[in-house]
Amino acid sequence: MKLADQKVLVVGTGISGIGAVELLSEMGAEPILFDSNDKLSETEIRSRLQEGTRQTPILLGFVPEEIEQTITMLVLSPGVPTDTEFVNSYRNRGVKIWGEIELGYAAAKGKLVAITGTNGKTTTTTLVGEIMKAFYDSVFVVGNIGDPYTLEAAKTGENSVTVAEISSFQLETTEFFHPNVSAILNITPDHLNRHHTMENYIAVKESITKNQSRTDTCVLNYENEFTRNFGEDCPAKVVYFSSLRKLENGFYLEGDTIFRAENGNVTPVMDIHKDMNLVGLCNVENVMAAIAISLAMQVPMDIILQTIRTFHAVEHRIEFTATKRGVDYYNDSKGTNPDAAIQGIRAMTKPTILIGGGYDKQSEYDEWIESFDGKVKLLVLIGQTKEKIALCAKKHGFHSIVMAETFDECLDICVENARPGDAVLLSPACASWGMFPNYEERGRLFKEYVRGLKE
Ligand code: UMA
Repeated sequence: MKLADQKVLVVGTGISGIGAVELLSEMGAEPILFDSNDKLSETEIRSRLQEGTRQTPILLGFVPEEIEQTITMLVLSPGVPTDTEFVNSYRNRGVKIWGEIELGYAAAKGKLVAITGTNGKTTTTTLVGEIMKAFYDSVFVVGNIGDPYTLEAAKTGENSVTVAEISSFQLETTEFFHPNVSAILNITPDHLNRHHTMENYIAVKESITKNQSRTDTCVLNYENEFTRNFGEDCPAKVVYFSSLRKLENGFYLEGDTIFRAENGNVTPVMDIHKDMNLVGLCNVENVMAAIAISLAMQVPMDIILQTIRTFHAVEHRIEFTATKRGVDYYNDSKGTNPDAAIQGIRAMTKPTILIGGGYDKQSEYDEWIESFDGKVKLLVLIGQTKEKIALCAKKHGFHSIVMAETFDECLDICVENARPGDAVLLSPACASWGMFPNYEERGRLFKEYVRGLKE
């Protein structure tokens, strides 16, 4: 499709919308930036556009009928649901609808690695990005990780490698998006308020492979029933990894060693204590996925291992913050769903005061509460979901719960109740929205507070 002739309504004025406007302008299209929130400041939005695009028309609240009729294409930001009346009114008129990721893909050159999964995406994407940078000269790390694809796509060349963290929101609006190497790290319930059913969520995650063929690779987790089963139907060549059992082919953990098996031929790859700095079984899985992806991208094993040895935890993901008065503080603000938060608890080795609660994504909290396993001594709850979580915890016989109105109050409660030898873990099992603009801000405030505590 020729983008140069399109009059494009870019929906959403967050970082993706801004990226889309910049790229569309560069491609000769005519973008109009729109946001359904009429409380936003046009001046603030304009200040985030580059000089050359600062005159882009901006619409807030609604799109006037006379403009609506001239729109030939919609580019949606990831946070915009695809089945609203607004989007459907354009769809019914036959207007082309792409997501910001598809637009980035249309302009990008070189090889593409795309990583999805409910949890582990950011760590794996960052690690793979580092490994690629150690071997290739031109590497871009983009997507859900926080740098829009559209802001980097035009800088890529035939020899570039782009590593993209891709969310289910972003996959909903892809068309030709075709990674050379893809990975689905795991699929557990999340974002069900957006995707409605687990079946839809699984299908959208699997669609990362929809344009792949046998000459491409897809890395899948053997220990997740959805990704394991998908291996049978996956159009790409599948490489599995497992943290629980030996595989005939793929990567697996046995004892403290990661092994590589090729048709039953087994070679040890690395020791999970001596050769990596990340904690928790989830990170062993992320490392195995990163090795499989990087080998599929023709990076030599010695370069892969060198990078893993020097790689440290990603910010906000079971990130050790400080020890204050004998208490270890961990920031796992990225634990935005129950499954991610379970990984956070599993990584703890001391009696733990846990901070939970936040925005309601209609998740179920039973498995998360069950994973406390005697380790959680106090649960401090905040946000919209606090009552729902408290009810669920009590149902499972867990009664050591305190409610807090504000984040500061919650942190004060943790400090008052923590004793030397304890851990305090921010791993809320919920998104931050409603109390914070994003999980990064929640994590930053946690770390700021902890670092301000007296020794
Ligand atoms: N908006 C509308 N109409 C709607 C809905 C939203 O106009 O119907 C507007 C909002 O008023 C707001 C704008 O859209 O002004 C926000 O767009 P956005 O939510 O897509 O935010 P961006 O700043 O563009 O950030 C997005 C991703 N956000 C979401 O998916 C919610 C970021 O992922 C991502 O880093 C960024 O693009 C770059 O690719 C964040 C996230 O929370 C980290 N992701 C979820 C997750 O990881 O669980 C999926």
